[in-house]
Amino acid sequence: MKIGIVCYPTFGGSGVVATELGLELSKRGHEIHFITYNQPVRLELISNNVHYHEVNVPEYPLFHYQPYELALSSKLVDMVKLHDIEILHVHYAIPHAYAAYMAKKMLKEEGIHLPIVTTLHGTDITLVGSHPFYKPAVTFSINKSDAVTTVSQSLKDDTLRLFDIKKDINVVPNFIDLEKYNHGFTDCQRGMMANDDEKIITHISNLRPVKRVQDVISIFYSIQKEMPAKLMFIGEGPEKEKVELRCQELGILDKVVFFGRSNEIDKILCFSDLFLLPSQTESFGLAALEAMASGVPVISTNTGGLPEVNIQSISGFLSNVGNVEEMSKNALYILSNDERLKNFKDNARKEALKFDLHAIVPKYEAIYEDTLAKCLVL
Ligand code: GMT
Repeated sequence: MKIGIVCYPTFGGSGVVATELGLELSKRGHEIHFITYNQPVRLELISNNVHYHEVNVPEYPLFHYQPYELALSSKLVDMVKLHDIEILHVHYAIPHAYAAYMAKKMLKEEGIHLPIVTTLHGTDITLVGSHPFYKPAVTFSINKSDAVTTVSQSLKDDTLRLFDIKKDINVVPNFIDLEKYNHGFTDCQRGMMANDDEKIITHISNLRPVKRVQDVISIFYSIQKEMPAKLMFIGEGPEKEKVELRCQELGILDKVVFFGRSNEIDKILCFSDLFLLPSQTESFGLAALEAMASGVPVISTNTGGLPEVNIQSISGFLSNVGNVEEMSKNALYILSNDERLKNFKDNARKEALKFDLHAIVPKYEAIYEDTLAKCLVL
């Protein structure tokens, strides 16, 4: 198949999933066309069946806001015609599903039929999409998609609760390339980051308020009072400065390593003992899955799709949003006994196997085939 993929090219989970999906589909013989405003961060390899087409939005002084969706839909029309793209998979409803629908309508005028698959990732539904400013357009573009998927059952339930949806929704969870995380703890350069007696705690996110990064600091503060520990803090975002200040106030700055954005998540997770994800909301929690695939147990909240990924008392523990006391207690419980920690690590890796990309990517292929077949009948 010739498949167009529209996504955000940044470090966010939706862009990562879209990029990894495109790369795997290309290995399975499909021709993939990424169409977005920058080369996706995880798109390191351009091969003969992976293409990247940049959307440019020229600045024009009359426009207070530059019309990205207009430029995107025009680019989609051009690329579909130039490369005979058969199906378009858009990741994140705003504004991708809307721009895709406009492209579809323009192409129809020329007798070209373009089926659209929309994957909802989370904040496009739970935070931004349900805002009255966007809700009518988001509802419309979901209903006009030929197929709709969500990354968890919880996000499907939220979508049906928050919007008037007339389409069937398929749940296709986030997935992981287990090979990439299969380091077996032999070659992790742990000694570079901490002493042998120190436990390594890790947090990775885009440091937005929804990630509750102050809770990460509170939990780590409790841990390091009881045992030698270091915190690996990975990501950039609006909360970073506040976090640095708080670490300074608490006198733990020397125990926290700030990495900024990193493309070496697997290497950092390789030497981690525990992962913290105390989010306000999380449709799936790809970061938690990446940790588990590395054999790192997870202390998370029980919000959204997290209970579908992190299994209570097996791969880690889940608590109510904001219950840092319980999260700290559970973290110490896992870390304070080496044999227990090893069991949690083994179980985390086992649970991650359920989300092997070889099992999940064919679900998308089946959706494309089914959608194309249905559209041919129409
Ligand atoms: O929250 C993020 O880190 C970014 C966000 C995005 O849209 O890029 O992630 C969402 O999509 C990921 C991939 O499907 C999910 O694993 C994340 O849980 C989800 N984030 C939220 O729901 C807050």
